[in-house]
Amino acid sequence: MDGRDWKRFLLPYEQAVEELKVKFKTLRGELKSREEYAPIEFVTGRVKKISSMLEKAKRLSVPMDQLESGIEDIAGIRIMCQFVEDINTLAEQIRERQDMTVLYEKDYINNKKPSGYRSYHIIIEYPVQTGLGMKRILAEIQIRTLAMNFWATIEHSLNYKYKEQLPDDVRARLSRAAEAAFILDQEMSNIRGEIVASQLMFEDNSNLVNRV
Ligand code: 0O2
Repeated sequence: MDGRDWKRFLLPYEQAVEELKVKFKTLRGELKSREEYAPIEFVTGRVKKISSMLEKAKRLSVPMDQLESGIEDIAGIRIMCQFVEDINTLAEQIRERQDMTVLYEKDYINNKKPSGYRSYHIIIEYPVQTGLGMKRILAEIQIRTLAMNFWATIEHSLNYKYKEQLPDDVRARLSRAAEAAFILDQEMSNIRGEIVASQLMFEDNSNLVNRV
């Protein structure tokens, strides 16, 4: 594929990422404005880099003409939550949505990766309305806590620096850091009720101040 082919190929994925970001950000805003608890802290999204796609295709032996079905995370959305419990709540809401179809789920929370990575992945089929008609694409929604995201972001950048050849001491420290993040999530879950109540109170007060 030349540059123009790639551009055309990636267009529906770019559209899907933009739409999905808006949808989940809006969901957060809507719940907040109804003074309900929002299981979403913030949302990011990206279209996979061509180099990363080619690498993955090679590793999984996906032929170039089967990238659409063979690589499920060309469009990727990441949703960060405060608490582990929010991940289940949000996953349930995603399963019930009419605008996307859940194909399958990967639970890297109860089955963490050997690296220490924890996150909940949902592979969806998402219809994009293009100028040529409707196109169903695959997308990956990653749902994780703020602590899981902190760990994954650091680990990703270290892997980038060391080109996947992490020195043993760094690997060991990352493994301990993953354990610390896990404990942090557990501790936060234990005082979840307290935290949520105080946040709702804080929002009530700031709404009052904003209205004055
Ligand atoms: P990019 O383009 O840099 O965002 P695999 O075959 O292991 O690659 P798997 O196990 O099926 O893939 O996982 P999946 O659901 O395809 O997700 C891959 C993505 O999950 C990665 O994207 C990361 O965002 C995240 N991820 C998976 N494992 C790890 C890990 O050990 N550490 C970190 N930091 N992130 C991980 P890419 O490949 O980085 O793509």
